[in-house]
Order: sequence, then C-alpha cells, then structure tokens
Amino acid sequence: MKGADLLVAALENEGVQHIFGVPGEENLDVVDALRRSRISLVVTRHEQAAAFMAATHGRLTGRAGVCLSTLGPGALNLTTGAAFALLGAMPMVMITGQKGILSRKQARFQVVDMVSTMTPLTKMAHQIVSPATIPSIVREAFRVAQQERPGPVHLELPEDIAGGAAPEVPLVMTHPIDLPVAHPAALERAAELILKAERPLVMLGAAANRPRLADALSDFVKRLQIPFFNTQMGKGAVAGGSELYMGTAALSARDYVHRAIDRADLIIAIGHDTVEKPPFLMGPDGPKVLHVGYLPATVEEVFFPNAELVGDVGPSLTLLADRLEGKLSRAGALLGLRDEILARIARRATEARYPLIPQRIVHDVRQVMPEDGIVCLDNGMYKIWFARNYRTHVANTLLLDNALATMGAGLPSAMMAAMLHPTRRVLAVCGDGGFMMNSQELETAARLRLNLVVLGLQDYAFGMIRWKQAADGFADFGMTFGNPDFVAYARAYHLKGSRVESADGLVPTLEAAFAGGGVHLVCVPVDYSENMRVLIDELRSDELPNQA
Ligand SMILES: Cc1ncc(C[n+]2csc(CCOP(=O)(O)OP(=O)(O)O)c2C)c(N)n1
Ligand SMILES: [Mg+2]
Repeated sequence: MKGADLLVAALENEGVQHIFGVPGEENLDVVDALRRSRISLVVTRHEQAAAFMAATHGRLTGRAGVCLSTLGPGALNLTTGAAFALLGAMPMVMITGQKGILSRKQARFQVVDMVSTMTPLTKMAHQIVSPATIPSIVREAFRVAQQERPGPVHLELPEDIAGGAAPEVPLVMTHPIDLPVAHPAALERAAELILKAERPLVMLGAAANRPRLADALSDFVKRLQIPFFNTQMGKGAVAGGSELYMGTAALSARDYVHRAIDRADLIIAIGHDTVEKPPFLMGPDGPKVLHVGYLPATVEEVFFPNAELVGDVGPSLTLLADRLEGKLSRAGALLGLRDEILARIARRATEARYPLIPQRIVHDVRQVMPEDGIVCLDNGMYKIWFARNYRTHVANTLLLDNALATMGAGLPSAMMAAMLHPTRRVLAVCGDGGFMMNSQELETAARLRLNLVVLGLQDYAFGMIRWKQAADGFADFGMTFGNPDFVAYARAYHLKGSRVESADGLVPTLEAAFAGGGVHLVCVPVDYSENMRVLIDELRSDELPNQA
C-alpha cells in the first residue's frame, strides 16, 4: 500500500463521492488510487471551478466537498475558491501535490510554498510528511472543515509521500456530534428581552442557511409569529412565502425593508455573519440586537449585539420558543408594514420593456422555477435585484455569494447543485462579465450530462461597477466590452443556446430550455437604467414614506 492508497481510503471513510480538480504529475499516485476506488474524479477545465464546486457541495450538504490540484500553478488557482469557502463558511478539503520532500531532484521547479499561501485562506493548512499520519490528518481535516464555523482546509501531499510505502494504519472512524445548546441563563435573558420588546423583528443571517437547521428555524418562526427579514445569504432559510416575511436586506440602509428595521426596538439576529455586507447599520439610537449563533458574535463598528444566545442554533431556538410561545402579545407589531414593503418591491415586475428590466427578469425566473428549483447567482448587478425581489419557499434555493462576492462562481455552483439534485430545476444566472470568467466549464457540464440552464444577462459591461461609477458621479469610463455570439458559443460546446428576443420571450424560452433537458444557455439583453432610478433616486426621494 502507498501513501496515496491510504489517503484515498481515508477519503472513502469520510463518505467522499466526488473529487473535483485538475491533476498534475505530482498527483499521479493519487489519481491511480482514485481509479481503483469508489470515488469519482471529476476533471474540470480550471482549478478555480473545482474549488467553487467543492465549496458548494459543502454549502448544500454540510459535508466537505473535496478538490484536487497539482503543486504551484494549479494550487494557486485554488486560492480564490479557498477564500470563497472561508468567507462563505463552506466546508471544503483541498488536496494539492508537491515535489518530493525527501530529496530535491528538480530543485525548485514549480515549487511554491502553498502551505504558507493557504494559511490565511483556510482554517488549517498542513503538509503531510509521513504516510503513517494520513488517517488521523484526514479525519482532522474533515472535522475542522465541517465544525462551526465551517470552512476550507488545505492538505499538501508531496509526491514521494504519496508514492512511498505506507504502513498498515487503521482509519479513524467518524462519529455523530451533538453540539451544546445555549446555557439556561442565556435563554432566560434572551426570553426576557423578547418579552419586553414592543416591536420585535427576526433577522436570518448567513448561518441560518446551514442545511440541518431548516426545520427547527421554520418551527421557531411559526411558533413565535414574529415577522422576519433576511440577509442576502440568509435567504431561503424559512419559507419566504410565509405571511411573516418582510423582505431581504440587500442594501445596508434606506431600502423599503429598512422601514421595518428602523422601527424595530429589538432585532433577533439568527446566524448573522459579519462577512456579509451589513444588512443594517447599528448605531447608538437603533434597535437592540440579540445575537443567536453557533459561535459568539464578532463585534464590528456596525454590529455590536446587546445579548447573545450561543449554542447549537436549532435546539436552542426550540428551547427559546418553549419559553415564549403564546406569551408575545406584541409579536406582530411590525407586520402592518409588510404589505406596502412587498408591494413596492414587486412594482414593475411585469413591465413589457425590451431589453428586459431586472424586476421583470426576476419575476419571470420565479414563474418557471418550481418551489424547490435552485437558482445560483454569479456576481453582478442582478444579484441585488434577485436578493430583493426573488421570493424563496424552500431552504437553499437561491444560492448567492455575499461574502467574497467573487465573479465566476455562478456556473460551477449551479453545476454542483445540478449534480446533487438531478431531479430539480437548476438555473445559473450570470452577467456577461462573470459568465466569461468560467464559461469553459460548459464543457464539464456537458460531459457530466447535467440538466442545467444558464441565463446570461447581456449589458456588454461590468454593469455593477458602471452603476457605482455613475452613482458616485464619475464619468462613464472603462466598463464596457464586446461579447461573443452566445448562441453560437453554446453550440460550439455541442450545447443548445437561445436568445430572448422580446419582453414576453423569457418565460417560454426558459420553459423550453428546461423541458429540453441537458445544458442550455439562454441569453437575454438587460436594461439596467432601473438601477439608478430605483436603487438611488427612488430610495433617496420623499417617495419613501416613514423614512428615518
Ligand atoms: C473576480 C472579481 N473581479 C471583479 C469583481 C468586481 N466586480 C463586481 S461586479 C462586477 C461586474 C460584473 O459584471 P457582469 O458579470 O457583466 O454583471 P453585471 O453587473 O453587468 O450584470 C465586477 C467587475 C468581483 N466581484 N470579482
Ligand atoms: Mg454585464
């Protein structure tokens, strides 16, 4: 048995089913061990996409996704994915090769100190120096990656350790872990705060989206009947169609949902992670904040909670609801604001303008996505519109990245979602900028025979930055580019492609794309003039009633 065989056995022991990556010659022993294993090697066309896929596996399942690269250049291509998983709290294990460490037959060719490079981008970065340590290091890697707060771990396996003889070392078995729940004193304090609140509001943050939390969280909201809003990454944690949903804080202030936030006297912030762009700005005169989380809150200039409920969030919320159910006469104090907030958000959703406006695109996408359909966003202007306007009904059905907020992750994330949920509709939404950062993965998607529709929004620009440039009074400069013919581009990958030619064309085109199966690229021209009209002018104007 070689070190590589022991590594792969240890990965099987963790339940790993797929490894995503681009191998190099330093990985050949590992690749050969994978060939003989139950794990499938999914070759991508760029390591960055492999890392985005592995991270999204972690995000959607709670179990670390695994990606693989060679040393130096390949390993460096994993770094953006590492940061994506670190900021987004997604469990992932990255395995990279390295030249032999027992002798230096190629001197320093391709050698980069990847452990040092990965240290600030991971929860743990480690070079394996002896085959005998592989079982315990792999178990530790998965434990660290998956425990709260989840994130990426890097293991470097030098080629002579991978190819060297490994002793018979037993694997380390996994076991279920139940986290401690919040302390009774903290539960009492939290219950008292909520009982005293005149206008309470629940906020669901990024950690509210952990896959195992969905049921307990929905129960908590239903039992207490306190209206809730969510951050961008907390979207979909509780049924968005519920009568208690007040909106999504896609901007930090002055959006319609802030009418409720500004009037609240207590915000119960469940799972807020300050990696997200602030959903509201705390100040001395604002509402009190109760932080409910797996870990204590981080204190920031704009977030400094007044009380904390720390522990396994699901069971802790159940204990809190046990203390409060039926006792909150003012639970719904802010609910009266709901209809108007949602009505304002829904305006222009069916406008017949062509090119299509973002509100219409979000509306039409919602029409063709079933409740359990999954939309994965890349990063661009449309993210704000989807976060504000797209209603979710099932947990983790709108995947967006409001943490690293990197371009290029939309398509790989959607590919992972389609692999994990082959019977659900999966849609990637990308701008023409972000799509072209990883569009080569269309070949991977085709090879994997995924069912996946990619919606490419064309404004021939880095629209989001162009909008900020204009909003900040800069001249329109440096943000535009040309595009390939996307329909022809899809065909070049032996895929189907279509272009939406009218305002009413989006729904039937998407329907046909999903009905046809396989990978389908739909491109739609977008009119971004609404960015300025709504997100700047309207929200700044007096039209916004009760503006603080
Ligand atoms: C990797 C990366 N590079 C640059 C940025 C900065 N950035 C954020 S949005 C954006 C423009 C996105 O353009 P596009 O994908 O076409 O979407 P649009 O805003 O035009 O809809 C840029 C350059 C980023 N977030 N990530
Ligand atoms: Mg664009």
